[in-house]
Amino acid sequence: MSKSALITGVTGQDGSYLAELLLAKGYTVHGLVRRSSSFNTERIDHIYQGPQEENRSLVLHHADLSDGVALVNLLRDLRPDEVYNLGAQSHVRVSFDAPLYTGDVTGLGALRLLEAVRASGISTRVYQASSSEMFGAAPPPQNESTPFHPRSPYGCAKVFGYWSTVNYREAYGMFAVNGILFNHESPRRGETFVTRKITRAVARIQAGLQDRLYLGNLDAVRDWGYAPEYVDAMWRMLQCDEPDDYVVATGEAATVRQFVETAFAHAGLEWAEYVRYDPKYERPSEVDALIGDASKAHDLLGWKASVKVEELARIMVDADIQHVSDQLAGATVRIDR
Ligand code: NDP
Ligand code: GDR
Repeated sequence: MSKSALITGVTGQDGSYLAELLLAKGYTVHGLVRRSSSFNTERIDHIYQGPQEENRSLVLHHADLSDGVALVNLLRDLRPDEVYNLGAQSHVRVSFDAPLYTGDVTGLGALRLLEAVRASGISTRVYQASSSEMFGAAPPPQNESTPFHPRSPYGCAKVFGYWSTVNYREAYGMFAVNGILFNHESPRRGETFVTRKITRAVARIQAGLQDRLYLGNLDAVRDWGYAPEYVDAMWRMLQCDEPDDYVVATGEAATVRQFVETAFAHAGLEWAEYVRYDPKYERPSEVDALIGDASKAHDLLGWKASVKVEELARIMVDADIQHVSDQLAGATVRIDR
């Protein structure tokens, strides 16, 4: 019998890579999709089979992390071997504008899912997408023993999800784990996160479609890895004999400014000619420096990051240049001035 998994957030960056990984391993993958007035499945369209196909290995279900009853019904019916909770309002800056919504979906949503697993009486392994944002103001390097000091409603919500996961493990003996993942990016990264915003702008500036890039704090330090490698770490955590929590990171640091320099230089552009400051992109409280120590994941999961920040920037710039060129060849493109 092949294994089955349920992924919340399957339409997001990580959900799409994880679905690909699990399908390649022979899993039946169930994805939770929230209803939208426009198509929101662009990242998984290439692996989706329509409802009329027989023996579908990727099946989508409408539900929402704010709807606990729907989660219980889904879990009771599907009885998946593994559940990956990747769904979230995941944008840190936006969480200051929508703090209660973020707390509800990103924090309480994790608890609703854990409770749905417990209430439906199934035996399933649960992965919670915890975040380095939980460390916030705690100085680097951060590992599994570093105390949390979140600096945003998003970070606070993730701390709630983290401890709810630990609590369900301790209270009910559930196989529930936290992956504390540091920033990870890819050509599928949402366009408003800083790396993708930069690489998309580089491609559009090179093509003459944009002439400025407005950014906020260029001094923030992040540990940026490559998303396809990080979803492999998630899967490894659920294959262990015992449930535990793991930091996943590259261990290498770069500032936003360094990422900008690398990305523009890769396209033969001088970044200072195009990048301008806009205070709109500053956060009320910032996370200055995140640099992860993933030695536990290396020792116990056999996991190690191979793509580091400079290669990552090049991968993303190349993909965005290709994307713009495909758009120019086939369709109308909006010109931002
Ligand atoms: P994305 O923002 O790309 O994807 C988020 C997913 O959550 C989307 O599928 C989105 O659906 C879904 N979602 C949003 N609100 C709800 C809701 N109310 N009910 C159900 N689903 C919902 O995030 P990533 O793929 O980058 O990240 C995956 C997870 O990992 C998130 O929980 C994030 O917080 C966490 N994380 C991410 C890191 C990173 O660097 N990428 C680092 C550490 C943790 P839709 O497509 O319809 O918007
Ligand atoms: P982050 O990612 O907040 O680390 O959360 P983001 O890319 O949004 O910001 C990284 C850093 O860049 C600075 N910055 C800007 N950020 C954005 N988005 N836009 C800008 O114009 C800009 N200018 C400067 C930010 O201030 C920040 O310091 C991501 C998300 O994926 C979370 O869900 C995840 O949990 C963490 O990574 C780990």
